Amino acid sequence: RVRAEPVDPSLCEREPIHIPGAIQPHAVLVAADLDTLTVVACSGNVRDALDRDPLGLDLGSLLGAGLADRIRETLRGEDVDPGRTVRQRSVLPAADGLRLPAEVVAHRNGDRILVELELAPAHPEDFPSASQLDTERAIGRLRGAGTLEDAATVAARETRALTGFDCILVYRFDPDWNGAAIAEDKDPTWTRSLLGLHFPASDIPAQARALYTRSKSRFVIDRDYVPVPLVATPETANAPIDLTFAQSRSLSPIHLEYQRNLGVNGSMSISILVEGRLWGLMIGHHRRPHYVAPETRAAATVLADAFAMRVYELESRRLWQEQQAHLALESDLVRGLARSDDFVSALTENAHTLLDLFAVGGAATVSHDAVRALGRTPPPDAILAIAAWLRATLPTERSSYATAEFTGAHPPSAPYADCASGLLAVFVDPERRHLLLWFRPEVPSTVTWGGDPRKPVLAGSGPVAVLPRRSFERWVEERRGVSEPFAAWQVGIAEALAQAVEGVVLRQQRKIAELTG
Ligand code: BLA
Repeated sequence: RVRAEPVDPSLCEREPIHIPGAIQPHAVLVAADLDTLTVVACSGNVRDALDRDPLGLDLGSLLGAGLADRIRETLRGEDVDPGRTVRQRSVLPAADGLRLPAEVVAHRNGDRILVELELAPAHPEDFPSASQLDTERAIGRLRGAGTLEDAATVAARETRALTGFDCILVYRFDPDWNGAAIAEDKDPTWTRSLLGLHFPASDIPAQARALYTRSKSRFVIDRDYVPVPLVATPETANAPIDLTFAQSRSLSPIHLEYQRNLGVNGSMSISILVEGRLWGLMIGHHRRPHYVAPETRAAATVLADAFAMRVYELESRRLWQEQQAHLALESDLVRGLARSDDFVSALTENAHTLLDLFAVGGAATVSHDAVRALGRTPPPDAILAIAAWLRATLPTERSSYATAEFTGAHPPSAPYADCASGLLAVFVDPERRHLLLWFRPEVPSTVTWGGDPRKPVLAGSGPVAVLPRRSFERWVEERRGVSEPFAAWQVGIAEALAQAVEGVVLRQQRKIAELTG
């Protein structure tokens, strides 16, 4: 039934996951007009749960006037953030004169109010709720983590302790939206491990990442659930209900198939947002269905937020320290230049040299036809060829060039990929006679993917046109000719250093030339 050839992964991005027209069956949903509070759409299971057809009714008659008013007052203002929720434990009148304890969560989306009712499980005592103390303790441990790796490990362990999933993964996106499982905490009886594996961007397509940036968490109790379709009044039938912020939104069937292939039943993902950008996900996996109580879900979301803040602190601290160290080195080099009339020896023979900057493997200067190299670099004639190529190709208004894949851009340098996959180069003078270069080696030479990243999707036949890959067998890619990228601030420091060379040394040289010439 499955054709083996891969299909275009961009197909995945076209699934409108915010309007699936269905929810998961553990909840019921009603959507009401913001102004009139008249119910305009509901999930097909409302009648069974509440013994009434809510379409056209007033929200107050379903929830009680007090709660309905509170919801409207909180959500009606002009400046209400999308996704802002009102939450209340309530007891609702139901079929056969029963009264149902339920968690009521309401939010606004445009001119609609969406109310989700989640009936309490039959035996709530089986599902312990996270206490505030548990959450505070977990956050305290995160605060004590001194590196990103520690913080991720602590976050995985503490999130698993709170939520009871068989496995929690901290998943981090790279700049191209591929990702890797950077921490894992799991039940020891589950021998599968995803730690350290990389996954292609198409596993979490663009529209899903956009939705996860707005709406912070998803929980699936039972992967094999039967989605409950939404029904609408004739007037609203043509305007689909946007479930972006609905906790009970039915997930993409393609993704549920993916979970099946991974051996996962109950699951969650919580967004890790750092400075508004989706940095990663806290992913929960369970081999069987898994219910997580509302308080615990809230606690897990708070913990993910605390982790995000710790990531921000640790990354900005590391970056700051790195930049401070570089600024100190740079001014040291500039002081050396000021005392010298030979910039090459000032940058290559003092206590600090070009090689101390930017965590490189090699560095070099080119001055006219003379090359001075430090560390691991291509041989001098190859460096001269690189300088000639840069003179010819770099637009005149630009003095610097940086790449992590130099040998791809300049094939004659291919033999030097081991030392020169990364290149940062900056011309000193407008005439381009003098050049500073830094070289980075090829790393990492292998990436272990969770499945073949070139075949993320298979063509399906029948109702589902696209299927996720079925194999998560480790697939090792030999990555050649790629270095760690140079950061923009590093290029900035290189440019500043080149300007200092120009300012201090070349001016001296010109002066000497004038005096002697
Ligand atoms: C969503 N894909 C997701 C989600 C995860 C992953 C975590 C979030 C949904 C959730 O909360 O469970 C992927 N899960 C992973 C990865 C790991 C993991 C990488 O455990 C590794 C540790 N997915 C595909 C292909 C398509 C696809 C080929 O692999 C499309 C054809 C689609 N994935 C897809 C879609 C969603 C998704 C559409 C959104 C699901 C939704 O929120 O409705």
